[in-house]
Amino acid sequence: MKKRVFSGIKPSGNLHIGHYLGAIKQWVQMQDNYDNIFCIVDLHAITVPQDPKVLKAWTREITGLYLAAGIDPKQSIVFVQSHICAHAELAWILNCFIPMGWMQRMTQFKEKSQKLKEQVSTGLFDYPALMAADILLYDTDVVPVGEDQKQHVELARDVAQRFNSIYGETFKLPEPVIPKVGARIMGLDDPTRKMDKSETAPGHAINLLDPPDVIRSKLMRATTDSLKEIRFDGNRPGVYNLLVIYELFSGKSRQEIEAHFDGKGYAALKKELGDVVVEGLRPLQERYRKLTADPSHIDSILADGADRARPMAEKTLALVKERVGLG
Ligand code: ATP
Ligand code: LTN
Repeated sequence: MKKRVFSGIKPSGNLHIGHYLGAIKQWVQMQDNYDNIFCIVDLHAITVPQDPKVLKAWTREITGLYLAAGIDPKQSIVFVQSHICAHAELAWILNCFIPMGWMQRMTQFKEKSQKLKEQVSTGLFDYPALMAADILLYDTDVVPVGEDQKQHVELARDVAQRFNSIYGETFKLPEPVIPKVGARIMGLDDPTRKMDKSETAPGHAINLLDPPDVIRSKLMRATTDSLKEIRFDGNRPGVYNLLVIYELFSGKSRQEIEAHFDGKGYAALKKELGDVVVEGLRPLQERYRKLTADPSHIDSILADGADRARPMAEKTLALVKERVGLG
């Protein structure tokens, strides 16, 4: 029996290289050795305001990008969260077992609510309960995510443990899997902040579907520092971030990279980085164009994914309701 992987991304904006290096690349690498479920979490996307037409378009675009990056829909289940009612239903039940204090500790909520101020919805606060439901419905063993999601996966584990201790063994306890390098790709314009798809500044992120000239010009404008030496030094966040991106796209070791750039300047680093990123994304972009030429292809993959996931989710939900005494 293979272990189960579950992960997801919100259809709330352009996917960028942070999503690829922090999450999707791991999913693809793990795909053969696990039983996989990859979700497009549209119910999470509406925790902040969304335009209905755009939300639907993002949902399909992100599905296309999962597939173009190498997720095989025959091997892995790919589906949309709102297509399976059990997610919202289990989230409600789990809500009733999550102390307010646990939720109040969530750093993502603190950061996002500061930005949104009076527009903060109750859904945004409750976001981790829905994420716990996503994970726990499928007897998930591992959840490959970027660094920022570790706390949410830990909350899912804590609520599973709490529920099990009250009602007996019901949920498997999931573990987060965070990549050693690339778990937190930083913004090109501000390397002290995570590359973020809600950030709209034009030079902030390299999107997976950006054309080559856009990628190159965003990199040429990336913030560095006034020093010269090209070294992996965490205290120099701009250059460090560029070098990490280079490392992950080129597959070269840090030693090789430092030797290669010895005596060269930042302009050379940015130019060569442009080449490896453009070449690294080219196959993905080509596959994306082919896969999305017929929009009904994506829809049929999503319908098939929901049909395969639904019975698993309903089985867990039925057990939970039975344990709690509902129905
Ligand atoms: P938002 O739309 O609120 O900015 P987001 O882009 O962080 O959110 P998701 O789209 O749901 O959120 O993220 C999907 C996955 O990509 C998560 O596993 C997350 O940890 C990872 N991820 C997002 N940004 C980065 C980043 N800059 N570096 C590494 N991993 C990232
Ligand atoms: N909150 C996650 C997206 C997400 C997720 C999940 C990730 C929703 N449900 C279940 C892994 C497992 C984020 O990345 N922002």
